[in-house]
Amino acid sequence: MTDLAAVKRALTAQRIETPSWAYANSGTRFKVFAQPGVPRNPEEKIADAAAVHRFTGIAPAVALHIPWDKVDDYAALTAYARDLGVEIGAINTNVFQDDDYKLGSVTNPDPGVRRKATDHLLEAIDIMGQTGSRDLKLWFSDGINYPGQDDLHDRQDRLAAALREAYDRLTGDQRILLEYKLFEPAFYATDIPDWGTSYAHCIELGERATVCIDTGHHAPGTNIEFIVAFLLRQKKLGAFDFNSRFYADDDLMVGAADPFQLFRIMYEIVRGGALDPAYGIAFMLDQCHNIERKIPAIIRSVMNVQEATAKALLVDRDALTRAQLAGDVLEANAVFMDAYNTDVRPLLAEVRTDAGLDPDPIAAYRRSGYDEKIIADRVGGTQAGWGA
Ligand code: RM4
Ligand code: MN
Repeated sequence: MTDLAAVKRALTAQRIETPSWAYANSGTRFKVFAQPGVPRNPEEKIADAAAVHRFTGIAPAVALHIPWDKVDDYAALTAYARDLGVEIGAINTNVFQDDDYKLGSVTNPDPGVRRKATDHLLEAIDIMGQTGSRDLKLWFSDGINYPGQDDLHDRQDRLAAALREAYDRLTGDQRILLEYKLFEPAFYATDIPDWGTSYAHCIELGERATVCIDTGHHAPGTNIEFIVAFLLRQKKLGAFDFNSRFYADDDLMVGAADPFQLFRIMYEIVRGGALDPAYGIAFMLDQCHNIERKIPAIIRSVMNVQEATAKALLVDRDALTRAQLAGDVLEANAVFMDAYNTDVRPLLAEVRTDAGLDPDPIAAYRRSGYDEKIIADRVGGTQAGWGA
């Protein structure tokens, strides 16, 4: 039997970090559809993240992307966030939007470009010192388009050297979260294409380096929950970038394309005892809301993760283990599916009411007038977004 009070406690303690860039304008390579009321600066992105936290109660941190969120005074930005009830979360680097990085950043054949990219990583670590962030999240677009274009082996050496330099700069509880992605923008060979490559570099670096799984960064059909289970066993899972995908790196709302996959992932997290924030996994969103209103989409995404988590917590683990050990294939699968098929919305409404929140965060957001207010207030200035 599942202990419902324990399930509620776990759900109340759950933490999800939202990305500053998801509040900004974004689009495909064909078109960015600008929306009214979109933030014009990091402060307004933080204000939107704080709104998401007010209605969900479980999103108290916002990740920044440098240089998109570059400011003169990070201590002031951190204080501003705290006043609104949120913390600055992971610092993300950007070594993919400069002309110099056409042939790569830290793996570029030109040592001058490698120096510039590595310096950016070090700059991000300095910023972490000022914002009190624990996590440096690294994603490299580095790779090549044509066979023979550059030396695959040398590029790994260059990557390792840059990572080492960044790693050696970490202090206190700071960590590196190393992301991977199968392809795009490089089409033939990406320098960190998969979890195995990220894992190997993390092992080489040491304890403070762990893998970040972006759920949209795999080949179709990849069993992501297997990767979760494997990395948990190795104590090398550091973070998630949640989003969902139908084809490639679609960056749609998490849980929209395949809620069952999200449930399977969250089951491995619960099974591994890794849901508790004290375990140290950063559960982040990494999404773009190109055609839908951004704040309610992010609230919906947080709720989708929460629903998958509630279902994962409801799996009758004793019954599952009994069926597994007895080799009862159908019963084991039935126990698993029973939890998945449970409507957890009433339970989550209760959890929210207990926490003093509205049981329906989206409806509460709509009633709050926040959307109308940002549309009225945020006129003039330049909207933040891709390339800004
Ligand atoms: C990349 C990757 C990174 C994110 C950028 C915006 O595809 O997922 O995590 O920072 O996009
Ligand atoms: Mn990502």
